[in-house]
Amino acid sequence: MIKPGLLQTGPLLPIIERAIGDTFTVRRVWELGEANAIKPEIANSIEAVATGGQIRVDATLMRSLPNLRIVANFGVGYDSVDAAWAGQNGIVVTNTPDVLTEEVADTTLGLLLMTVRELGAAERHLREGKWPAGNYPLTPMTLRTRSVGILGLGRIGKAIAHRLEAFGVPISYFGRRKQPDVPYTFYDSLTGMAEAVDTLVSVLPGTEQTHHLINMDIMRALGPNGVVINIGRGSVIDEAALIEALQHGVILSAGLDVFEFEPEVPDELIAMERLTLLPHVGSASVHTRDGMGQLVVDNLLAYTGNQPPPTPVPETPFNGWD
Ligand code: 8YV
Repeated sequence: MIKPGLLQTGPLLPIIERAIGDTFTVRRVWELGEANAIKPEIANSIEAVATGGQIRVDATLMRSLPNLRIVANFGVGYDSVDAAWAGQNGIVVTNTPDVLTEEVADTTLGLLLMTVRELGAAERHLREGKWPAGNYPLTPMTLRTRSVGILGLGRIGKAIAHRLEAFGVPISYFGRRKQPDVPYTFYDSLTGMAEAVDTLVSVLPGTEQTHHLINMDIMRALGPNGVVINIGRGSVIDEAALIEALQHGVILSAGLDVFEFEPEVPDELIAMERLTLLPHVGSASVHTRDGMGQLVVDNLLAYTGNQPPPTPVPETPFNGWD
């Protein structure tokens, strides 16, 4: 039996590569030359794409694959895939929600605590042998007096809020609409929430609507004691404005797991010792990444097995494979 063709956009976990190799004829973008100039006989054979966001799976690429039916994205965020175009053209896009929720929420609390108590800098103080000469200075920040505003109270945002409840801090959230059965203070204005709290935690995905939502005006509203934590997508923060705000005391600090042009991190951010900067490790444990990988495989095998995919994204509701 001829195996359907699958286009792989970059290296994927062994758990995914093994399974797709068994079921598909795998074509690797980096072995084919230009992604948008794939030979017609190969392009015609491609029915699935497996991607970890290494290249953009945009309308041009998808249009060049006339038999494409599914794009399986490794990651809950699928900003590198034009899901709206896929939806309009009968292609199903899947992502990896739920399996990473608790891990990303754990990392967020770690990032928040590291930032407000300067734990990274304190650890460097010890490792650099500076302790015998003097204690690490008392931190101007603490979680004890803070109130936290969450941007993006979805599954991960709620898991973060749930943990924050145990820390005893007041919790607010900003969103399009007030959610029933949510005990936190709702704001339909981000400026309003930024004025009311001193700590923003963004879990927002990278979309046109969220691009640079956290800008200089929002940081001014947050104020000189303000802390910005970002675990969602780097594009949500205007990074140039953030650097300026931190350098001029518009806000106090930031904890970032994601960056606007990652893996490039501006020297200005690296130079500010007080910040906590992580290399996009929100979900990056073997346990959780394997769960995400298995979900990518389950979605692809649902296609070859003519079954509904477990996790289609909202832009591409599943209506059958034919
Ligand atoms: C992954 C993520 O690191 O799920 C996401 O949206 O940002 C992370 O869990 C990333 O997608 C891996 O490519």
